[in-house]
Amino acid sequence: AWKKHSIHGFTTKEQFENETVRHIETTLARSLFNCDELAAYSGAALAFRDRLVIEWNKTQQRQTFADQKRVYYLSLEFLMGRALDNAMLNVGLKDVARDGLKELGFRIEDVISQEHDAALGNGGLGRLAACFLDSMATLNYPAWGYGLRYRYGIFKQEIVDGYQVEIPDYWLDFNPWEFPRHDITVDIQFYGYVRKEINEDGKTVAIWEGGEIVDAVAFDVPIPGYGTSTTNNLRLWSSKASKGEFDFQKFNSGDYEASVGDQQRAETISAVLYPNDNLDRGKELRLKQQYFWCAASLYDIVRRFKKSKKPFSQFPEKVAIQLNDTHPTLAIVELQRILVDIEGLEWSEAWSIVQATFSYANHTVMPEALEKWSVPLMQNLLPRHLQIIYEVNMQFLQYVEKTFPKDRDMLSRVSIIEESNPKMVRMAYLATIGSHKVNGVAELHSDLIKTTIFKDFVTIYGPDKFTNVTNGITPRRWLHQANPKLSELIASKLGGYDFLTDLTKLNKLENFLDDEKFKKEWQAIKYDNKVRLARHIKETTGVTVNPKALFDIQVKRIHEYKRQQLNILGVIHRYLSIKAMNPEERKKLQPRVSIFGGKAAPGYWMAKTIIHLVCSVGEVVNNDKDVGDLLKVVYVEDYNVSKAEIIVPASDISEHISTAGTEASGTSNMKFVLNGGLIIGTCDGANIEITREISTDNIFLFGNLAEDVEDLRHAHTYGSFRLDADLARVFSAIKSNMFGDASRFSALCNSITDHGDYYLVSDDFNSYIKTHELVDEAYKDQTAWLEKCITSVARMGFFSSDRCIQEYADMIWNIEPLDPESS
Ligand code: 26Q
Repeated sequence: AWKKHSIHGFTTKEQFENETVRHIETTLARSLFNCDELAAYSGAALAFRDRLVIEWNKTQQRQTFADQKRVYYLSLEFLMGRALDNAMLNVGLKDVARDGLKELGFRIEDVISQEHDAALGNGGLGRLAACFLDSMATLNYPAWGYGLRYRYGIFKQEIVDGYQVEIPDYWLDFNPWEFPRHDITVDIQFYGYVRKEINEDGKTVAIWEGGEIVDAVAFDVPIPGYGTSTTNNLRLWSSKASKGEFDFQKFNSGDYEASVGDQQRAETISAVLYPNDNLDRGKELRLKQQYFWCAASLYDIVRRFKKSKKPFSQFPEKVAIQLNDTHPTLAIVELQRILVDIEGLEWSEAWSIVQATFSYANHTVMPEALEKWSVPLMQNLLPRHLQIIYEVNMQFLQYVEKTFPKDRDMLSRVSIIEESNPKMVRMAYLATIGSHKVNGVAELHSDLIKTTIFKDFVTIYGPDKFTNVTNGITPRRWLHQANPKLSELIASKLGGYDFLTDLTKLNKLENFLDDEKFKKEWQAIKYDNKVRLARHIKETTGVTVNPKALFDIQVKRIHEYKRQQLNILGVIHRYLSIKAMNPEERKKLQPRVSIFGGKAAPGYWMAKTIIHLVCSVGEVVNNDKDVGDLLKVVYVEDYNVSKAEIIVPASDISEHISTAGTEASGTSNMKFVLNGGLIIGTCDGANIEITREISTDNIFLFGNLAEDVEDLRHAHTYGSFRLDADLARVFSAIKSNMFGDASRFSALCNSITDHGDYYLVSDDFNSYIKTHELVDEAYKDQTAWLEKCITSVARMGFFSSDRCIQEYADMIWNIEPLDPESS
């Protein structure tokens, strides 16, 4: 009887219009007479949402019946960006929607841009999680994401008088893409104490009692695959005061204010995303967030497994859990607690299950980003978990001592507990010990972690536990959605859009390098994309930039290791050179626009100083009549996913210039090359593999190598530090107040001249400047430049996140896809 009620999604323009109008009039209770773009967005989003929900339900049902292994991707960040455009493209109905909206009196671009970005992440790590969700759904893997439903995502950045100002990002006003599941609520315990008890079998069991309870409420977000009906689930947890705690205890005893206070304290847990990127700050609330989300997710995963009535020994055959960095490491401890304390398994059996279930991806080698939690903090918040960590550590150290009796320092080096004051729990070690595989995110990075932070662990476990999976990006969002014209041109040459699901097919583009019409069209698309960005820059900064100039772009989180300071110091050098030239010399110059964008962590003063220097230089350069179009410097505010979709397709050259050995992978480098831009970069992260794929002829590499960094730093400290001569001139200019009061920049200058130049700005300066001269030279030959761009795009197939997910699935998770057509 249920069959005849089954619902089908729209497929025609008329049906789409009907559905959109119906939602505007009924769901939103708005009249069509005052239907603005926001209402049109809302109606269209709800119409598409209906389509997704139908496939989503079917997918979940299919996955339950199939009873295959599933993967759960635990990440504190999912930097999703906008959903409507993506949904339209993935279900293949964007053209239908465009025509329908046009008939209703709207331009599809204006409607799409009404949507607020879902910005539940800081940068690379969060965006990687979003690309992975897209690929897992597209490849039909039974996969769930688990995260936190922050009320405030990453802050909105405004630039006011050349300084960053942070505005809270309240994004949940109207979010049609989430479904509250109030029936799926998990009690999460904090604080309290542990009591030992002898049970009926005479076994000692630990009982965690007291403390407080906070509720975790599930909110589900559908994740459609491209060109498949598979629609996976992203489950985000929101915190709420527990009924038992809030409603009865204090409220009934008449203490209304205190009960509301408790309520707010509970809701604080999921209130805000920590805005640090690659920096660990040991705040208790952050640890609370981590445990809250891990415990809710684990409860959910175990409950789903238990429905199958299988013994726990089969848990790793049905469940793979991927840890996105160490942020979810407590999930390891929580599963051990569930298995031993609640399900009554023997310690060692439980631990084998845990290790077989988890895998951990590392995203950094930098010491300041490695997570550590103080033992007293953990003792107070999670007393039972600390006991389990100590037990895991003791057994591990006993094994190490037995196996390597000669290396007496090894025990203190590899101990999960750092013997400092206060003692600290080293999360990366715990994650490594509790997982069966550990991976880095690019080849150089995976090699580096094996010789640095995990050196001893390679000795202990052997090299096979450590592996590499080079990052990737989804070509659906980062080519098809961000650059529809280029995608269309490529499809016209390759005979369809198959390259979007098999990116290696792009290599056929090399057959068209002599096709003049094709090359002209390619160039015209790049120009149009630059015009679009120029318009955005004009509207948001007031600066007029010439789209015929070379667009030189660096957009990413602001961090000293990413070296935006190198870039802006190089720009000053260029400015000084222009000023020193006569009009004849200036005529020969290649006009440039230097474009910066990215957020600084609110407490990171050096990063904020870098932003201020960029803005101050822009103020002077952009208003200097001697310079005109030869150089413009702009700061694009509030860089995020949807801004990236405008910025990335418009670049001629982009900068990926981290100190060698510091950027684990980088993923925007891949986005820029895939969109027909060249890159200038150091031998770091995925730049190295990009070079291998596209060949050294098509990339501008410069700077010292990772293997030399240590010696150079040593020389800075113990030898004599020599400041590069050009860089010295740049500092003199700054000190002359050329860009305003120089004292505002002294910390930045001094970090290089007086404090050891940790990021090797001076060591790499000359080679950086010289390489930019090569860029100018190369850009003069537009034909050769264009061919480099096309050749590079043709060779980018490797960097699809589909390839990357395939590697995780085969080598780490051991899972199979579930074809939606087969059942
Ligand atoms: C940790 C503890 C407390 C508060 C915050 C944090 C925290 C938050 C975010 C630590 C690190 C991050 C983010 C790291 C990140 O984005 N790493 C990037 O990951 C990308 C995907 O693998 C790589 O491409 C980049 O190279 C890497 O920097």
